[in-house]
Amino acid sequence: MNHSPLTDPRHAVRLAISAATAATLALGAAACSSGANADRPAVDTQSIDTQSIDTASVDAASASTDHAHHGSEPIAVTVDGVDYGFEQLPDSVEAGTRLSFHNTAPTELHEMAIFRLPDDEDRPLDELVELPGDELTEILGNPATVLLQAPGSDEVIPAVGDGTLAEPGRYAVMCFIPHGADPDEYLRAAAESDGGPPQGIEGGAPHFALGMYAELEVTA
Ligand SMILES: [Cu+2]
Repeated sequence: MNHSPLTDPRHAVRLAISAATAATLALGAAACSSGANADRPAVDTQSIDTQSIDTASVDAASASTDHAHHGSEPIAVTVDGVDYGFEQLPDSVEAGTRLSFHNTAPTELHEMAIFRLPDDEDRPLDELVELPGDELTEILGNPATVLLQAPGSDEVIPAVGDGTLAEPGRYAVMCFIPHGADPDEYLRAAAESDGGPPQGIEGGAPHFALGMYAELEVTA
């Protein structure tokens, strides 16, 4: 057997998600500024340093999924990830609904990262995804839940939460994986980056910049 550092996928992705979210939000900022800035390095380290993913809460959320069989909602809706969007995603679900995620794409790693938007935020997600990365990061805050699935895998990786959306409100459903990134390389690099962004990963714009985002209403 050839054991890699990713023998425990939860451990790997627990690290991956904070790194992935940081890096791809920064990449998003770069992706949004087109043309003239194309020669700039894609990753803006300052916005990574100041972005707000709380690794402690990610750890706690991840740990809680070890006991996901006890007390969590049954899966009510499975959302498909495609190149590049979400399918089978309802417009609205009731609070307490648990979503699952199925990556149907042939080669791309996809994730379903879901953020509750602030109550005083009225702009449509179409507008928010065009904002500079640090502004978008601040609006999104920490994700309510993040599920990933590698292409061709049967295993859903619960990086944050278990897919349950407990609180009513307006949510953003997004994927931050860089276009064309190698799934194994990406997850491995993220696991080794100790909470920072994965280094040396080839890839383009985050998938949300290619249209992989959607709004979801969670009703009381
Ligand atoms: Cu994706």
